Amino acid sequence: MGLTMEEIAIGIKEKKYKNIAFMVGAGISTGAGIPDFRSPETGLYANLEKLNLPYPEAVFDIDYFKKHPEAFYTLADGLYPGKYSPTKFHKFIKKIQDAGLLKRVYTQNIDTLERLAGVDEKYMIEAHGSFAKNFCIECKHSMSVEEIKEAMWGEDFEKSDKKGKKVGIPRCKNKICKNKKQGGLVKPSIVFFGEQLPKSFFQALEDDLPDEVDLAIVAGTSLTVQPFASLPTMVNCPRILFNDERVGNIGRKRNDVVVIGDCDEKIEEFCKLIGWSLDEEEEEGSNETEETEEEGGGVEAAEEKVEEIAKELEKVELEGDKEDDKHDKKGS
Ligand code: CNA
Repeated sequence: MGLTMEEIAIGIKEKKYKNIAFMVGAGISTGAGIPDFRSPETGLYANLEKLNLPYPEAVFDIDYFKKHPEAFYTLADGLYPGKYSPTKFHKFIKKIQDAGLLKRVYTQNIDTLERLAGVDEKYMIEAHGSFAKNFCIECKHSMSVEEIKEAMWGEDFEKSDKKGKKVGIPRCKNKICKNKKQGGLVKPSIVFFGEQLPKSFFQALEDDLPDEVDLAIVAGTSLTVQPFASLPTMVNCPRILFNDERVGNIGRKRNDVVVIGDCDEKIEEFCKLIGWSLDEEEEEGSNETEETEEEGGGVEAAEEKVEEIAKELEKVELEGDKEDDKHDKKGS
């Protein structure tokens, strides 16, 4: 007989697992109101029809972006950090950190909700990048998060001929940009299909896997985007999956546990088994920040925190930026 969910919970309670790695994806953020990619009907791919994409993944295709940047920026309009608050699952990751049991958080998400939940950046590997840094795709000149937001939603966009568009397209302001006419297109440092993953991802793999992790918690991911999808196959320890469907090969090894269902609900049950509660941390209010909260500080506080995170990330990413790995993010 292999392990059970209860046994893993007791192992956490008794600090048997001291180096826990999370491998997570969009499903841990759907509870915050951010759609994932592949859930039928609610997923982003199901909702991209209005953008007339030739195929859904085109929204993250660099060649398509060069011709139709409005597709990515329409998506970014919905996903941009600052609009959402962490879920119970994010809070659970923080609990593991607070208990001194966290080794690493490998995330495919670009929403920065782990950081907003208080997970320390030293544990974070944002495998598919983030919105923190932005570069002109022609001259590589950088643009701050503030400038990006201004271009997307600020006065210039308000005054422009919007033609039904929800969001403006940031253009390079470098006077010597190669694109003299309009300024080159500016893109956040989100990893598009065919682009390199951050060096920090491969460094962490080298440091952590296979033997430095004693429990892998996989959650909210379809495990279809490589190389991330291979992470759970690279550990020699018990693996527990929280997802609303079976994914990858989890469940096939003796010490695998598969917990099917909504990951926020299941993680609450799991916490109870550990003897933890996620409730005391819920005073921050509902998940999706209400637009009507203009004076309440909810949106502002979240935005400030995002700015802080963006600055932190900018520092870290600048250091790791001289990366030239040949590894690509491969499409599913
Ligand atoms: P995906 O391919 O959309 O898969 C999500 C998985 O989570 C699926 O198996 C769903 O069934 C499952 N799921 C969805 N909601 C829940 C829930 N509440 N409880 C349990 N399971 C749930 O997403 P992946 O992350 O695997 O794909 C990788 C892409 C998604 C990365 O390149 C990301 O950048 C990208 N993405 C990120 C975000 C974000 O930052 N929040 C949002 C959408 C897409």
